[in-house]
Amino acid sequence: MSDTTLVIIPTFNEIENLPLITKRVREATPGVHILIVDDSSPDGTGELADEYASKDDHIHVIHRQSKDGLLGAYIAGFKWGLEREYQVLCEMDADGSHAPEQLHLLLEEIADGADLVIGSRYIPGGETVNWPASREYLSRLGNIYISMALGAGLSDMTAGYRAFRRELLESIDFDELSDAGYIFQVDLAFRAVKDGFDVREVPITFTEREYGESKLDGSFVKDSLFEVTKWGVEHRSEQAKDAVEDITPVVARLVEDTGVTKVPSKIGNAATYVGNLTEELWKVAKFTVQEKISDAKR
Ligand SMILES: Nc1nc2c(ncn2[C@@H]2O[C@H](COP(=O)(O)OP(=O)(O)OP(=O)(O)O)[C@@H](O)[C@H]2O)c(=O)[nH]1
Ligand SMILES: [Mg+2]
Repeated sequence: MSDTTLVIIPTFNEIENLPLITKRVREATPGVHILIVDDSSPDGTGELADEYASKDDHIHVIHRQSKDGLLGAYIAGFKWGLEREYQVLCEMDADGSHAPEQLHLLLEEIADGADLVIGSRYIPGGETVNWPASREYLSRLGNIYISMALGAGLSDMTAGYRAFRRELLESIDFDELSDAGYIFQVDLAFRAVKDGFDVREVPITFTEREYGESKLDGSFVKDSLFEVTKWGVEHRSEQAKDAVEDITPVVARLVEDTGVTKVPSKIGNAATYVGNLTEELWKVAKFTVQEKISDAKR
Protein backbone atom coordinates (compact mmCIF):
# COMPACT_ATOMS: atom_id res chain seq x y z
CA MET A 1 0.00 0.00 0.00
CA SER A 2 2.88 2.34 0.78
CA ASP A 3 3.60 3.40 -2.82
CA THR A 4 0.05 4.73 -3.07
CA THR A 5 0.46 6.74 0.13
CA LEU A 6 1.23 10.46 0.03
CA VAL A 7 2.52 12.42 3.03
CA ILE A 8 1.71 16.11 2.64
CA ILE A 9 4.14 18.41 4.47
CA PRO A 10 3.26 22.13 4.42
CA THR A 11 6.23 24.41 4.91
CA PHE A 12 6.88 28.04 5.66
CA ASN A 13 10.47 28.90 6.59
CA GLU A 14 11.51 25.37 7.54
CA ILE A 15 15.02 25.41 6.05
CA GLU A 16 16.61 23.66 9.05
CA ASN A 17 13.81 21.12 9.33
CA LEU A 18 13.30 20.13 5.70
CA PRO A 19 16.46 17.97 5.41
CA LEU A 20 15.67 16.22 8.70
CA ILE A 21 12.01 15.51 8.03
CA THR A 22 12.45 14.30 4.44
CA LYS A 23 15.31 12.01 5.46
CA ARG A 24 13.30 10.56 8.34
CA VAL A 25 10.22 9.90 6.21
CA ARG A 26 12.26 8.32 3.40
CA GLU A 27 14.06 6.04 5.88
CA ALA A 28 11.07 5.09 8.02
CA THR A 29 8.67 4.46 5.11
CA PRO A 30 10.69 4.04 1.88
CA GLY A 31 7.70 3.40 -0.39
CA VAL A 32 5.71 6.44 0.70
CA HIS A 33 5.66 9.59 -1.44
CA ILE A 34 6.19 13.08 0.00
CA LEU A 35 4.52 16.28 -1.20
CA ILE A 36 6.00 19.51 0.14
CA VAL A 37 3.61 22.46 -0.10
CA ASP A 38 5.71 25.60 0.26
CA ASP A 39 4.29 29.12 0.43
CA SER A 40 7.28 30.92 -1.15
CA SER A 41 9.31 30.77 2.07
CA PRO A 42 11.80 33.67 2.09
CA ASP A 43 14.45 31.39 3.68
CA GLY A 44 14.74 29.21 0.58
CA THR A 45 12.81 26.14 1.77
CA GLY A 46 11.03 25.94 -1.61
CA GLU A 47 14.28 25.90 -3.61
CA LEU A 48 15.74 23.21 -1.37
CA ALA A 49 12.56 21.16 -1.83
CA ASP A 50 12.96 21.49 -5.62
CA GLU A 51 16.51 20.21 -5.33
CA TYR A 52 15.34 17.14 -3.38
CA ALA A 53 12.52 16.51 -5.87
CA SER A 54 14.92 16.59 -8.81
CA LYS A 55 17.03 13.84 -7.21
CA ASP A 56 14.32 11.64 -5.67
CA ASP A 57 11.24 10.47 -7.57
CA HIS A 58 9.39 9.97 -4.25
CA ILE A 59 9.57 13.69 -3.42
CA HIS A 60 7.24 16.26 -5.03
CA VAL A 61 6.73 19.99 -4.52
CA ILE A 62 3.96 22.53 -4.95
CA HIS A 63 4.80 26.23 -4.71
CA ARG A 64 2.15 28.71 -3.69
CA GLN A 65 2.55 32.42 -4.38
CA SER A 66 2.32 33.71 -0.82
CA LYS A 67 1.81 32.59 2.77
CA ASP A 68 -1.83 31.69 2.89
CA GLY A 69 -2.32 29.42 5.88
CA LEU A 70 -2.31 25.74 6.67
CA LEU A 71 -5.81 24.93 5.43
CA GLY A 72 -5.10 26.36 1.98
CA ALA A 73 -1.81 24.47 1.83
CA TYR A 74 -3.52 21.19 2.76
CA ILE A 75 -6.36 21.72 0.27
CA ALA A 76 -3.78 22.27 -2.49
CA GLY A 77 -2.00 19.10 -1.35
CA PHE A 78 -5.18 17.01 -1.12
CA LYS A 79 -6.28 18.10 -4.60
CA TRP A 80 -2.86 17.29 -6.03
CA GLY A 81 -2.94 13.82 -4.47
CA LEU A 82 -6.56 13.09 -5.44
CA GLU A 83 -5.82 13.99 -9.06
CA ARG A 84 -3.20 11.24 -8.99
CA GLU A 85 -3.46 7.59 -7.95
CA TYR A 86 -2.83 7.98 -4.20
CA GLN A 87 -5.18 5.95 -1.99
CA VAL A 88 -4.04 7.31 1.37
CA LEU A 89 -3.21 10.97 2.04
CA CYS A 90 -1.48 12.03 5.25
CA GLU A 91 -0.89 15.30 7.10
CA MET A 92 2.47 15.87 8.79
CA ASP A 93 4.18 19.00 10.17
CA ALA A 94 7.67 19.77 8.90
CA ASP A 95 9.09 20.62 12.31
CA GLY A 96 9.53 17.08 13.66
CA SER A 97 6.56 17.23 16.03
CA HIS A 98 5.02 14.31 14.16
CA ALA A 99 7.51 11.44 14.17
CA PRO A 100 7.80 9.77 10.76
CA GLU A 101 8.82 6.63 12.69
CA GLN A 102 5.23 6.45 13.99
CA LEU A 103 3.54 6.86 10.61
CA HIS A 104 3.18 3.10 10.33
CA LEU A 105 0.85 3.16 13.36
CA LEU A 106 -1.59 5.33 11.42
CA LEU A 107 -1.20 3.39 8.18
CA GLU A 108 -1.83 0.07 9.92
CA GLU A 109 -5.25 1.29 11.06
CA ILE A 110 -6.06 2.42 7.52
CA ALA A 111 -5.05 -1.03 6.28
CA ASP A 112 -7.39 -2.44 8.92
CA GLY A 113 -10.33 -0.50 7.46
CA ALA A 114 -10.27 2.96 9.09
CA ASP A 115 -11.15 5.97 6.90
CA LEU A 116 -9.44 8.56 9.09
CA VAL A 117 -6.73 7.93 11.68
CA ILE A 118 -5.68 10.69 14.06
CA GLY A 119 -2.34 10.56 15.86
CA SER A 120 -3.56 11.46 19.33
CA ARG A 121 -1.68 13.04 22.22
CA TYR A 122 -4.52 12.51 24.65
CA ILE A 123 -5.41 8.82 24.59
CA PRO A 124 -3.54 6.32 26.79
CA GLY A 125 -0.02 5.89 25.43
CA GLY A 126 -0.01 9.32 23.79
CA GLU A 127 2.22 12.11 25.10
CA THR A 128 3.76 15.50 24.47
CA VAL A 129 7.49 16.11 24.88
CA ASN A 130 9.05 19.52 25.64
CA TRP A 131 5.76 21.34 25.48
CA PRO A 132 5.48 24.18 27.98
CA ALA A 133 2.85 23.38 30.62
CA SER A 134 0.76 26.36 29.53
CA ARG A 135 0.62 25.16 25.94
CA GLU A 136 -0.34 21.63 26.94
CA TYR A 137 -2.93 22.92 29.36
CA LEU A 138 -4.51 25.07 26.67
CA SER A 139 -4.53 22.23 24.16
CA ARG A 140 -5.92 19.67 26.62
CA LEU A 141 -8.65 21.92 27.91
CA GLY A 142 -9.52 22.96 24.37
CA ASN A 143 -9.87 19.32 23.41
CA ILE A 144 -11.98 18.49 26.45
CA TYR A 145 -14.25 21.37 25.59
CA ILE A 146 -14.46 20.32 21.92
CA SER A 147 -15.23 16.75 22.87
CA MET A 148 -18.03 17.89 25.20
CA ALA A 149 -19.48 20.37 22.75
CA LEU A 150 -19.48 18.00 19.76
CA GLY A 151 -19.85 14.60 21.41
CA ALA A 152 -17.78 13.07 18.63
CA GLY A 153 -16.05 10.57 20.94
CA LEU A 154 -12.53 11.71 20.02
CA SER A 155 -9.84 12.91 22.43
CA ASP A 156 -7.61 14.97 20.13
CA MET A 157 -9.65 16.62 17.40
CA THR A 158 -7.17 19.47 16.89
CA ALA A 159 -4.27 17.11 16.18
CA GLY A 160 -2.52 17.53 12.85
CA TYR A 161 -0.92 14.10 12.38
CA ARG A 162 -3.43 12.21 10.27
CA ALA A 163 -4.04 9.64 7.58
CA PHE A 164 -7.12 9.83 5.32
CA ARG A 165 -8.47 7.23 2.94
CA ARG A 166 -9.05 8.97 -0.38
CA GLU A 167 -12.82 8.24 -0.40
CA LEU A 168 -13.27 10.34 2.73
CA LEU A 169 -11.49 13.34 1.20
CA GLU A 170 -13.44 12.90 -2.04
CA SER A 171 -16.66 13.27 -0.04
CA ILE A 172 -15.62 16.62 1.46
CA ASP A 173 -16.42 19.97 -0.12
CA PHE A 174 -13.16 21.78 0.68
CA ASP A 175 -14.76 25.20 0.12
CA GLU A 176 -17.04 24.60 3.09
CA LEU A 177 -14.25 24.02 5.61
CA SER A 178 -13.86 26.56 8.35
CA ASP A 179 -10.63 28.53 8.23
CA ALA A 180 -10.40 30.00 11.74
CA GLY A 181 -7.01 28.92 13.10
CA TYR A 182 -6.57 25.16 13.19
CA ILE A 183 -10.30 24.59 13.38
CA PHE A 184 -10.38 22.94 9.96
CA GLN A 185 -8.82 19.91 11.65
CA VAL A 186 -11.80 19.69 14.00
CA ASP A 187 -14.16 20.41 11.13
CA LEU A 188 -12.73 17.58 9.01
CA ALA A 189 -12.90 15.05 11.85
CA PHE A 190 -16.42 16.10 12.87
CA ARG A 191 -17.71 15.82 9.30
CA ALA A 192 -16.18 12.35 9.04
CA VAL A 193 -17.85 11.19 12.27
CA LYS A 194 -21.23 12.70 11.34
CA ASP A 195 -21.10 11.08 7.90
CA GLY A 196 -20.53 7.65 9.45
CA PHE A 197 -16.91 7.14 8.40
CA ASP A 198 -14.65 4.91 10.51
CA VAL A 199 -12.56 7.41 12.52
CA ARG A 200 -9.91 6.10 14.91
CA GLU A 201 -7.16 7.49 17.15
CA VAL A 202 -3.72 5.97 17.76
CA PRO A 203 -1.38 7.22 20.50
CA ILE A 204 1.62 9.25 19.35
CA THR A 205 4.50 11.08 20.95
CA PHE A 206 4.30 14.73 19.94
CA THR A 207 7.63 16.55 20.28
CA GLU A 208 7.91 20.33 20.33
CA ARG A 209 9.92 21.82 17.46
CA GLU A 210 13.67 22.30 18.03
CA TYR A 211 14.44 24.55 15.05
CA GLY A 212 12.66 27.44 13.40
CA GLU A 213 9.78 29.56 14.52
CA SER A 214 6.18 28.78 15.32
CA LYS A 215 3.58 30.30 13.03
CA LEU A 216 0.93 30.07 15.69
CA ASP A 217 -0.77 33.11 17.16
CA GLY A 218 -3.03 33.26 20.17
CA SER A 219 -6.11 34.65 18.48
CA PHE A 220 -6.90 31.25 16.98
CA VAL A 221 -7.99 29.84 20.33
CA LYS A 222 -10.95 32.08 20.81
CA ASP A 223 -12.01 31.96 17.15
CA SER A 224 -11.72 28.19 17.07
CA LEU A 225 -13.62 27.46 20.24
CA PHE A 226 -16.33 29.91 19.31
CA GLU A 227 -16.84 28.05 16.04
CA VAL A 228 -16.98 24.69 17.82
CA THR A 229 -19.60 25.96 20.24
CA LYS A 230 -21.75 26.98 17.29
CA TRP A 231 -21.48 23.56 15.64
CA GLY A 232 -22.16 21.78 18.91
CA VAL A 233 -25.30 23.80 19.42
CA GLU A 234 -26.43 23.30 15.82
CA HIS A 235 -25.69 19.61 15.82
CA ARG A 236 -27.40 18.98 19.11
CA SER A 237 -30.31 21.31 18.63
CA GLU A 238 -32.95 18.55 18.76
CA GLN A 239 -31.71 17.56 22.16
CA ALA A 240 -31.10 21.18 23.09
CA LYS A 241 -32.88 20.92 26.38
CA ASP A 242 -30.98 17.78 27.37
CA ALA A 243 -27.77 19.45 26.37
CA VAL A 244 -28.40 22.33 28.72
CA GLU A 245 -29.20 19.97 31.57
CA ASP A 246 -26.29 17.62 30.86
CA ILE A 247 -23.53 19.99 29.96
CA THR A 248 -23.97 22.83 32.44
CA PRO A 249 -22.85 20.88 35.51
CA VAL A 250 -20.09 19.17 33.54
CA VAL A 251 -18.61 22.46 32.43
CA ALA A 252 -18.99 23.91 35.87
CA ARG A 253 -17.24 20.87 37.37
CA LEU A 254 -14.57 20.96 34.70
CA VAL A 255 -13.71 24.56 35.42
CA GLU A 256 -13.66 23.75 39.14
CA ASP A 257 -11.75 20.43 38.86
CA THR A 258 -9.04 21.78 36.63
CA GLY A 259 -8.40 24.18 39.47
CA VAL A 260 -7.96 27.13 37.17
CA THR A 261 -7.96 29.38 40.17
CA LYS A 262 -5.37 27.30 42.03
CA VAL A 263 -2.68 26.52 39.46
CA PRO A 264 0.94 27.43 40.12
CA SER A 265 1.81 30.97 39.12
CA LYS A 266 3.97 29.91 36.19
CA ILE A 267 1.03 28.67 34.18
CA GLY A 268 -1.46 30.83 36.02
CA ASN A 269 -2.06 33.26 33.22
CA ALA A 270 -2.73 30.74 30.52
CA ALA A 271 -4.90 28.69 32.85
CA THR A 272 -6.98 31.63 33.97
CA TYR A 273 -7.34 32.65 30.38
CA VAL A 274 -8.64 29.23 29.37
CA GLY A 275 -10.88 29.10 32.42
CA ASN A 276 -12.43 32.43 31.55
CA LEU A 277 -12.70 31.46 27.94
CA THR A 278 -14.43 28.21 28.77
CA GLU A 279 -16.92 30.05 30.94
CA GLU A 280 -17.48 32.66 28.25
CA LEU A 281 -18.03 29.99 25.65
CA TRP A 282 -20.40 28.16 27.88
CA LYS A 283 -22.43 31.34 28.35
CA VAL A 284 -22.64 31.70 24.58
CA ALA A 285 -23.63 28.06 24.14
CA LYS A 286 -26.24 28.24 26.85
CA PHE A 287 -27.69 31.45 25.50
CA THR A 288 -27.92 30.01 21.99
CA VAL A 289 -29.51 26.79 23.22
CA GLN A 290 -32.05 28.69 25.27
CA GLU A 291 -32.89 30.82 22.26
CA LYS A 292 -33.46 27.70 20.21
CA ILE A 293 -35.75 26.30 22.88
CA SER A 294 -37.81 29.49 22.94
CA ASP A 295 -37.95 29.47 19.14
CA ALA A 296 -39.19 25.91 19.20
CA LYS A 297 -41.91 26.78 21.72
CA ARG A 298 -43.14 29.71 19.64
N1 LIG B 1 2.55 26.14 3.33
C1 LIG B 1 2.32 26.65 4.55
N2 LIG B 1 2.75 25.99 5.63
C2 LIG B 1 2.51 26.53 6.86
C3 LIG B 1 1.82 27.75 7.04
N3 LIG B 1 1.73 28.00 8.38
C4 LIG B 1 2.35 26.97 8.99
N4 LIG B 1 2.84 26.09 8.08
C5 LIG B 1 3.53 24.82 8.32
O1 LIG B 1 2.61 24.01 9.04
C6 LIG B 1 3.28 23.20 10.00
C7 LIG B 1 2.75 23.52 11.40
O2 LIG B 1 3.06 24.88 11.75
P1 LIG B 1 3.80 25.27 13.12
O3 LIG B 1 4.34 26.64 13.02
O4 LIG B 1 4.74 24.18 13.47
O5 LIG B 1 2.59 25.34 14.08
P2 LIG B 1 2.50 24.67 15.49
O6 LIG B 1 3.00 23.26 15.38
O7 LIG B 1 1.14 24.88 15.97
O8 LIG B 1 3.49 25.59 16.35
P3 LIG B 1 4.80 25.09 17.15
O9 LIG B 1 4.33 24.29 18.31
O10 LIG B 1 5.49 26.32 17.60
O11 LIG B 1 5.63 24.28 16.21
C8 LIG B 1 4.75 23.49 9.81
O12 LIG B 1 5.28 22.53 8.95
C9 LIG B 1 4.76 24.88 9.18
O13 LIG B 1 5.91 25.14 8.40
C10 LIG B 1 1.38 28.44 5.86
O14 LIG B 1 0.76 29.52 5.91
N5 LIG B 1 1.64 27.84 4.67
MG1 LIG C 1 4.84 22.78 15.08
